[in-house]
Amino acid sequence: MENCGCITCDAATKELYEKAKNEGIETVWDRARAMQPQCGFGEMGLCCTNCGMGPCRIVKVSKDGPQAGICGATEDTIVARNFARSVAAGAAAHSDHGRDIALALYHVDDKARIKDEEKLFKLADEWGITVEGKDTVQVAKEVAEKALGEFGKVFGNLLFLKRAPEKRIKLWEETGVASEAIDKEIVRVLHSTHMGCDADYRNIIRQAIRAAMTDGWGGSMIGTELSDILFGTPMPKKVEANLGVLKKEYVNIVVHGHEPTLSEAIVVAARDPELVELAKKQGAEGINVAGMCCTGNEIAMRHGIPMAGNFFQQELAIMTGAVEAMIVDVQCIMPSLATITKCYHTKLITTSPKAKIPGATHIEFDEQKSFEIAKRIVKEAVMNFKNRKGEVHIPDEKSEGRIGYSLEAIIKTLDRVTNTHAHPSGTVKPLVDAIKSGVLRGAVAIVGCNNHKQPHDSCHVTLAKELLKRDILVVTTGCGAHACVKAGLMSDDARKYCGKGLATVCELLDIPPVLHMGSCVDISRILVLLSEVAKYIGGDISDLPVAAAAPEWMSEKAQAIGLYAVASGVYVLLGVAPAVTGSENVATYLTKDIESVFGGRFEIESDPVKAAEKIAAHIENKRKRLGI
Ligand code: NFS
Ligand code: SF4
Repeated sequence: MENCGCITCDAATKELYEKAKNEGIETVWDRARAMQPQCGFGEMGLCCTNCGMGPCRIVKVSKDGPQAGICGATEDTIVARNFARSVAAGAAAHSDHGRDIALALYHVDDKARIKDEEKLFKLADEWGITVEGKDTVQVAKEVAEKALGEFGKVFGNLLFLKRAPEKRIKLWEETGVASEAIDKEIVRVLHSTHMGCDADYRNIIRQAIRAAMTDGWGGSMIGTELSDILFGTPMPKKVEANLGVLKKEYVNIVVHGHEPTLSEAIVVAARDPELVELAKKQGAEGINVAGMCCTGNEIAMRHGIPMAGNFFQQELAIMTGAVEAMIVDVQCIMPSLATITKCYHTKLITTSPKAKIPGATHIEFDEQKSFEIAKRIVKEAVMNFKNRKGEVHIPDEKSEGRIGYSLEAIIKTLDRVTNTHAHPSGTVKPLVDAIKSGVLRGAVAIVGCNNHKQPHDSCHVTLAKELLKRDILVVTTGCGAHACVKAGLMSDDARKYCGKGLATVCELLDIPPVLHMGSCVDISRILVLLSEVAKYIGGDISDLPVAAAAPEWMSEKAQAIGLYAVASGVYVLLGVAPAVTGSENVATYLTKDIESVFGGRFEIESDPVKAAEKIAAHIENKRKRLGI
């Protein structure tokens, strides 16, 4: 891809970035520029601060500098340890999110608060919880307790590992990566990477995989399943996306962060007639809630709440001058928001004891008093309407798309064609048939964040378009999903980017060519989908003509996701190299040798056009091996 030097391919982002420049307000791009050149030791993973004798660094450019840490740790050990710790932090973030959802389910005392009873009973059945003679609230409590047990149980493996195909489960057992309790695996990474513990890079990576697995097949899956039970399983719906969803005449509330417990409560509170009336009394026409980052995905998928933007747009939303409150909980919240809100009337409201920001107003969220607290927060926003300073500048830019493709929604969609062909419904058969016949060449998950090392959104969008034209279906989550919906790739019109085969499939099933499957914890939905397809063909996930890509990733969570995907048998393309290049052994292991163990591997490619070529080649290769 020609790099035009633009910071973004998104018009609304460009417009507000210019505004920031004119007003002298510093954004993520300015700080990234000021950071250049970034530290080479850090970039390659060669800096160790794991003990008080350090920091130590390995000098690669000349043999004159240190070739081992003060304790003697080699570049392989240092790089692997740093990588493992990042993965563990990512898995911790996703899993702790899952734990909070489980706790929320545990405290439910009213059946009306359970939005997907069917899913609750299905999960109870899967986990061997007897339901006879018990009411829904009791079953919910027992399911939640079982889920909470996954974090600290003394014996046994993760329950959700059983969802994988037989061959995969066996492989995990044989290779020593069938994870046990979530907290235990994460603690083990911290322990084994402590000074003077594990020095064998392969063994360090093996433990990192065990921790990563507790994310995708543990905490994230618990987060997704239990969120669906509590708040409803997403079904297809229309949504508007980009900063143009903010409304000048309304009280604008942007919910940003990750856990749907908070955002769901805000959505309900913002509809409270008393508060709407109060907003009108302040001169507004009403209350407009919009979502940012993954919390944006969660409430868009379930309620059609407009999606304000992704990770690199959080600062810009405030610069519209139209946001009365930005309400945040945990993860991916730039501390810079507190500085920027000082220049506008926007209130930054933190709600989690795990994430306070100096300069923000802290109103602690408590799941048991959720509505009461949400009302208080919304009221703060409403009363702030009259404090708007200067001109409001909302970009016109917004697009429309269809989102909400949970696994259940996908199966339901597929049933449309199975029923007409007298096939059994409720299976992935039509998808497998389309892939087998070659109408669809395969499927790719485009996931992850924004990163200044890549032009904003541009890599997500270019990669998606390149895949669509090759008849490869795209599913997406997280900030990649925001990028795709903003670029119009979730509209029917996007069929124009598709090859003939994919366009026909989209028309037949009445779906957009890029399917929004949720937030980053919802990548667990993709794992279950892959497992179902693999089971259907009687094979393993690593047999399938599929891949994953995180072209603009930045978060430790993304590293955990990448590693559990690889360990699940998936080819994972990263647009930004992780900090492992300082050790040839570690880098080669992760990008080559690991494939012979797990059937998946990492690939590093920053150019989205070349990335699409590599992914397509991988897919064709898998097809050949399947004999299709
Ligand atoms: Ni995922 Fe979501 Fe976005 Fe990246 Fe952050 S919001 S959990 S980590 S930046 S995709
Ligand atoms: Fe240096 Fe070893 Fe301590 Fe790391 S653990 S800081 S390499 S002495």
